Amino acid sequence: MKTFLSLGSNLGDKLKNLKEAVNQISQNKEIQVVKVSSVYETEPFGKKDQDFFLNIAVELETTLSPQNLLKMILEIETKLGRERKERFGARTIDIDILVFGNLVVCEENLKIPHPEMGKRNFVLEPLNEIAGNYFCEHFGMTFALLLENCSDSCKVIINEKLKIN
Ligand code: PH2
Ligand code: MG
Ligand code: MG
Repeated sequence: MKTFLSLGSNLGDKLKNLKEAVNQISQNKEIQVVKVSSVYETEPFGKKDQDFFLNIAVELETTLSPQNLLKMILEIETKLGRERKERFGARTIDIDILVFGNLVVCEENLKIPHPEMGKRNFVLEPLNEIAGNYFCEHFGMTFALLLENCSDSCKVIINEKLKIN
């Protein structure tokens, strides 16, 4: 299934955290990493008094179920030192499933598509870079148009010097 993830870090060595997360994801035999976006420096969304984030988007092809993908993600987050303290707070790594093919998941621990994705520049800018033309059934539009329609004013700046691979 074609799947899109959003990754973010604003604690410790941010670039290293993102690299390590992508590396760990790619180790899974049931996952193929198809595309990784550029690295974006992004203003904190929600809770302002914290360091800026680095964000990327990743496209995968996977045979895992959404719940098993989530399980792997939570293991990677734990391995990379994620501590869950407060909503929107600082984190070494956050990996969110945005879209999983045309599947809708509405479970206690997992909502797909990600309920907030259409409201966040830090998600949509990198996503637009790797898959702007992808027509998303959930929203009835491409990711490019979703970004155009997004009214978030948080700054998102591409940093060409920071590279994942
Ligand atoms: N993640 C959040 C809250 N705010 N802001 C930016 N810029 N980037 C993020 O990844 C982010 C955030 C909650 O997951
Ligand atoms: Mg998140
Ligand atoms: Mg998360």
